[in-house]
Amino acid sequence: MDPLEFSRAKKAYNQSQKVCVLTGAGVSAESGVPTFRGTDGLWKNYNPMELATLEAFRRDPVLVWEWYQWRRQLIRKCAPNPSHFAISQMEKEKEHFLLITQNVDGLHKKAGSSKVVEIHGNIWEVKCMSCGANFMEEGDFEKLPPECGKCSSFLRPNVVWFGESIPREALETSIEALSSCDLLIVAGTSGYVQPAASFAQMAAKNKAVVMEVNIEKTPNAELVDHFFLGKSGEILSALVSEK
Ligand code: BV8
Ligand code: ZN
Repeated sequence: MDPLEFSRAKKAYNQSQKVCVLTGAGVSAESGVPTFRGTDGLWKNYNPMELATLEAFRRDPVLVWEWYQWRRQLIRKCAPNPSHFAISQMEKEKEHFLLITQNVDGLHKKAGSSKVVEIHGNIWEVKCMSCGANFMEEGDFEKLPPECGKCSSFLRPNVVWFGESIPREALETSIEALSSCDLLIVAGTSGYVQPAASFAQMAAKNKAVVMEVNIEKTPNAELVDHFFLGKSGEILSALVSEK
């Protein structure tokens, strides 16, 4: 990491009053959670359009639930990593702060983040396909698909599938923060999935400084002010540590 570039970014972070952070699967990679498009990517063995859609669930709820149950069992063994702790530290240091995460693994909250918008939902939450019942359930389901205790319809993971809209309040809160922050840090996202993929442009358009942390270049390369090639655990920790 170029020390001059880093000290400039460090200065920008220290001077920022309103910080917004956008994370993707890459910040959970160091916890052992497979990413979506990386070499060990989740999508490698499955086609997202096959499984992460309402149509797929309607067509084969058992198959979709087997995939989610497998992911829940895997993620349950994962602990937050330095990326998550550094971001929860930022929330403590900055009066105006919002974390927007595309991740559904719940690791940010486990690391102490509370000002979090989970724009793609949460894999530990389930909701009823009919009556709107919606609750956390961290254990395995005996029977797949699980049925609602109230009305016996199927329960589904409370995540946003492809073709489904981001919950209105989550989107509004995110857009409000992106239009008023003076610093956006984008970490661990390949920048393909909309609407999150347009968030960096939104912040840049509002004259925020945009920093990106990734182990590879992303489509945001042109518009970021600071790009750090490396692991988010190391880079985000360094950003919040030395004063
Ligand atoms: C919407 C929850 C309006 C589920 C996810 C055709 C039909 C229908 C829709 C569309 C269409 N064409 C386009 C769309 C829009 C679609 C979309 O964007 N499709 C893409 C694929 C082209 N978007 C939607 O449908 C969204 N809704 O637009 O509503 C609408 C409505 C109807 C019709 C049209 C539009 C909803 C999208 C939400 C999908 N749900 N997840 C689940 O998890 O099961 S998306 C899924 O991908 C995850 O949430 C994940 O977070 C997300 C994005 O991926 P990344 O987080 O970026 O992860 P990835 O693996 O890709 O990258 C990891 C990165 O980390 C890499 O860059 C890697 O280099 C880096 N990295 C790895 N290790 C490290 C690291 N970086 C730093 N340190 C490390 N150690
Ligand atoms: Zn129900």
